[in-house]
Amino acid sequence: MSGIFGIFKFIVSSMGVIATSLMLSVANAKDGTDYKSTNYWDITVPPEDISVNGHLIDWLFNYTTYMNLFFFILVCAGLFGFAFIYHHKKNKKPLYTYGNKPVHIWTVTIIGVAVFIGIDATISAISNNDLRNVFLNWPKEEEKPLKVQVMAQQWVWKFRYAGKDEVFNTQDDVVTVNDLRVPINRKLLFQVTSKDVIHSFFLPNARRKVDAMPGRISRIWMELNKAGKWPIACAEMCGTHHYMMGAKLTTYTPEDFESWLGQAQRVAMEVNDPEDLNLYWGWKWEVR
Ligand SMILES: [Cu+2]
Repeated sequence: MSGIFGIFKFIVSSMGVIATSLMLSVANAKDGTDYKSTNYWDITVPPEDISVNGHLIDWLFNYTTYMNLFFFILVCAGLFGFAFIYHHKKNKKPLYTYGNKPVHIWTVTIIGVAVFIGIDATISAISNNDLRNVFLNWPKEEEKPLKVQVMAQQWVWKFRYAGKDEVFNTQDDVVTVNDLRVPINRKLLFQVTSKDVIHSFFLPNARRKVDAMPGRISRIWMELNKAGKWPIACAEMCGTHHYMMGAKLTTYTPEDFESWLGQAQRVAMEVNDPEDLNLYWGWKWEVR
């Protein structure tokens, strides 16, 4: 019974791994458009990690996968191994056992506790630590994180930077569509919401995602460390064109970012029409 359960557990978890790998490998195409190079083997390779803390997620992912694989092989070896060793042609006289001898009970207890400590407890303890010490350790004001507001809607991503006055939802804000530009080596703080249905703001190369929900502001922070162009995807089934709800992420060196932002701010001052109410979809930035 435990063998069957093990196989079932493995199949279910493998489907998750394969689905995620497929999703990640599609996201592997750097500018989000070149899918041609994706072949069968590429799906086993996660996208390049360009973040400071992405390795923590990778560790968890790999540990879970390898542990599943190890115990799947162990269960299979037991199942088929014992079936072979005790085949009725080799063992004419059957042996009946009820598994209630102390040695049986101890063996099962020790294996059970070892699996619980080695897998469940380890994963819980380490991921809980990472969550508390890293992912929920929000950047402080003194660290001058870059703040960006993200609005998801069927089927585009809109990004808002505060502009020169450093106040959100004002005339001088820089707004981009499907085009997020951020500096490396500086903490990034996003506030995310949605105009219509639930979406999920997903940066595969940073191993991070957060739900974008109408009527609610969720937040996420990260720090990236490699300049380049990367894809952004929606990771929540949000309607007909969910699959093409992608945006481009450009990571700059801090100097390049400042020069881009300066230019974008100048353009925004000239182009933004203060009378246009559609301009003000942002919100007041509150530290949560
Ligand atoms: Cu979406």
